Amino acid sequence: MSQLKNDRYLRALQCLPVDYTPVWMMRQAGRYLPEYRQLRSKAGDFMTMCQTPELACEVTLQPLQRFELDAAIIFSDILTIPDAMGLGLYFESGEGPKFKKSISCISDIEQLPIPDPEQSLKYVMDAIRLTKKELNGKVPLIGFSGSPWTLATYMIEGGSSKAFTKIKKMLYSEPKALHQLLEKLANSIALYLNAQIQAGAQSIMIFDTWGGVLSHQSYQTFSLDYMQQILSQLKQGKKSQDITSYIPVTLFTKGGGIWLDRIINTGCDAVGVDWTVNLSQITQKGKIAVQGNLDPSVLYARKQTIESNVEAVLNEYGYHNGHVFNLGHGIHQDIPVENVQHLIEAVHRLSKRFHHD
Ligand code: 1CP
Repeated sequence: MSQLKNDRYLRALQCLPVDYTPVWMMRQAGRYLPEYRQLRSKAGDFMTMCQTPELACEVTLQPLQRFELDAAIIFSDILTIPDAMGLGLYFESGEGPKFKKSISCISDIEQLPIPDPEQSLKYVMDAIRLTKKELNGKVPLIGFSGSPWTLATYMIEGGSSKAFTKIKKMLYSEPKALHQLLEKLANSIALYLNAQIQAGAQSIMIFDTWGGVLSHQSYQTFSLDYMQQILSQLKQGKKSQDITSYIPVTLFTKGGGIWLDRIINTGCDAVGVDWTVNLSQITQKGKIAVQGNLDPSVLYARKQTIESNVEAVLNEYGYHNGHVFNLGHGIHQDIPVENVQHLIEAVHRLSKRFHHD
């Protein structure tokens, strides 16, 4: 028997029956929560929060104290790997992530180390170990990483970007160099995610936030193939009576709705989809799990509108197993907390009729 008190999320990821649709939110621990802002100002900066296991644990648990969420996601960031590779991650207030060093040529790439997750990223593993203990089986804990392509965008652009001109220039003029970087990142990510599994992560999510800016050919060779390579290296365990003996993997490419069939073919357990996808058009429902896909801006609306949009997503998914309710992307920082309460409550209440457990 599994020691989990709430295993809906893991059951849905294995397309098993549940009593209602499990729900969690991307960026559920974050600035829309007053207790997060308070802890963040006490800690001084974001990286201190990530690198102090007690703080990372506390922040991970904050949304679970308020809402009946069906999963926790470890508080960290996708940019921990480039930081551990020596690029020097920092955050300028209001400006998002930046790197002291960026990558511009093959010799920069050759010099990058593959981080040992129990050395330079030990703080993430310690945060997972501590959080797992504190959760005490309340809900499953999700571990995560960025995709190689998405991490490469930050490393080459030197921070956030809108047009991705530097990395696209490298893609078309120095494709071999870019492949070398992506290969190194894929190997680093596989080690990192296996270490997270070893430390106690019960499900894995790969965020390919910027895969959707690629052409359809480039998406395959510069993003999806590397995610598939990671998948093939992950120690997922085996499915058994004990739901926790298997570690499901979710691939989320923002803007990747047009490539869903290809994503599903990688052998992942679940696809994350943004709000541009009509869930009723996904043909493999019940065979592969689907995570999504409420437009996060719906949470600005009044209670009734939130409810009708939740209902629409549930209806589109229909009576199949394998739905994990989520937003189509991260929650915005100025969303009223009570609207999140409405959302979670509405998903649980309205989804019951789609399940007969
Ligand atoms: O307090 C602050 O000012 C920092 C804001 C913040 C937060 C709350 C950042 C900086 N990262 C995080 C946490 C975070 N990031 C989590 C925590 C777990 C959760 O509750 O979900 C996760 C899963 C991430 C992942 C992440 N970081 C992604 C992928 C998911 C996504 O939203 O697309 C990306 C692209 C990042 C980079 C990043 N880190 C932080 C910011 C503001 C950004 C985005 C910058 C950009 O738009 O390019």
